[in-house]
Amino acid sequence: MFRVRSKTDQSTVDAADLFEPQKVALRIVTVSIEPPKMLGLIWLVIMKRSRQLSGFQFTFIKSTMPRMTIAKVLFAIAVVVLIAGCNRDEQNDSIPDMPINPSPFSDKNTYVIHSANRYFSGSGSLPSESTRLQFSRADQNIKWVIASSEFGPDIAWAVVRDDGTWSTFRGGEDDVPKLSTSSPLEEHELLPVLIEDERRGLRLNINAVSNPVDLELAAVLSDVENVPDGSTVRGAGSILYSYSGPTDRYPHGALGDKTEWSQLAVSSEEPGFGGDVFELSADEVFEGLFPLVADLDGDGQQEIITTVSHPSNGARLVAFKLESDKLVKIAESEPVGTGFRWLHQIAVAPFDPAGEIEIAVVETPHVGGIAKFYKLDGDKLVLTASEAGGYMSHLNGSRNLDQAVAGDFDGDGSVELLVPSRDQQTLIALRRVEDSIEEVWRLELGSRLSSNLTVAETSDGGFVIGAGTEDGILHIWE
Ligand SMILES: [Ca+2]
Ligand SMILES: [Ca+2]
Repeated sequence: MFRVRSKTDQSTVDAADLFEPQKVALRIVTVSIEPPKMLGLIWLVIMKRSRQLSGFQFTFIKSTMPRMTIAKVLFAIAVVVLIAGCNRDEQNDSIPDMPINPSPFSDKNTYVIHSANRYFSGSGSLPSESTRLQFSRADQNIKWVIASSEFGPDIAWAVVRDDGTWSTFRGGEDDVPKLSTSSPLEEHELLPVLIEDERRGLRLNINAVSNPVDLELAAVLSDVENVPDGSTVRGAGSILYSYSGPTDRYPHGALGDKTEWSQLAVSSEEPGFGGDVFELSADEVFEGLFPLVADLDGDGQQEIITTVSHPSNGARLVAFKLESDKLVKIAESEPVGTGFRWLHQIAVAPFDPAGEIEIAVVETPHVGGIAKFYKLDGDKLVLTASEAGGYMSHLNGSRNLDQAVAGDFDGDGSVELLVPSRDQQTLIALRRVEDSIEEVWRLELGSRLSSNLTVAETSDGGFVIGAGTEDGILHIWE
């Protein structure tokens, strides 16, 4: 009846293949909206609603439609879905309605927090021994781990192995996880997203659009070009930020491919929000997979923290804020100083001993791994502390940007930055003291870290932290 086109590789697939999840790597499809194909779009939505497309998702990356047409199409979809829902209920009462999720991006990503600020505000009791669960053969890495407390009283877990197979479970009081393993996650190099389906089943998917309400979100994001691997993060309310404008003009290739970004885009489904795009100068790129949103100066308004790279000077931090819905550059740091040298922005938190807000980064994680802290001072992001190096928070060429997190993991009232050691066999807690940084404790992994670090805040104000290692073990610290 209609075909969908993959934005990633421009291939097209028959809609019928959508019933065969193994056949289609449908991370991103573009559905051109013309009257005949509009019928196809409606059909797709109906099938998704009737659960035959469970586990699938679709994203409008670049629509050829003007916004008013999108609104009309969404209205038409709403009407037809309503009609289809009635018909379907007559046919099969056993299929429950798909819950309408009031919040876009209720799903959980590897950066766990929707703002991509990897700072958790609870109070933990580390260091401690981890619970070790053997999740795959000893020669099989665990590639991604997600923990979430958003799907019920028990922590929801997802583990992706390096062959793309994945498991989900809920941590019960007896600590005996029920495992369910599903088919390989297509394009498992990309960040997986944990979602809960209408039967409370935990599923993994890629990228963010996963329910009918998100169609509106997809329309909002229709002008954002963030393929193949840019992710969208959420700021206050429903304001969404993403790198956009893919470009190969800075061929560093540190983050999975040589595509970086020429733009920072802001969008929102709030009425009257026009959206904005900040365009870098022609020799610079945003070097990352997503920006980080946090209140840098404590005034209650969020700033957007980005990493901008230049072929002569390498990477630097650049902060923006939103003024009358427009992106305005407010401050930047000194660059690394050498081209094709990256810095890894990790978290914004009250790291300073006096509780002032700082940005934690690991500079040149592939060659030196120097932990550095910056704070906003006028129109500058000023270095407040730095140390000798030895922390590998990112592997060169990996899309995994989530191997470091921040929080008061030991419950002493000050915030730690948890980063992997140079050999990635140890997690090291760093703390800001006066004008420097000290190591306060270590978690030995016994094998090399192979996944992101995931953190879920528990109902009693504590944490659960998870990490996968190359020997196939999922480590859980509570
Ligand atoms: Ca602010
Ligand atoms: Ca602490």
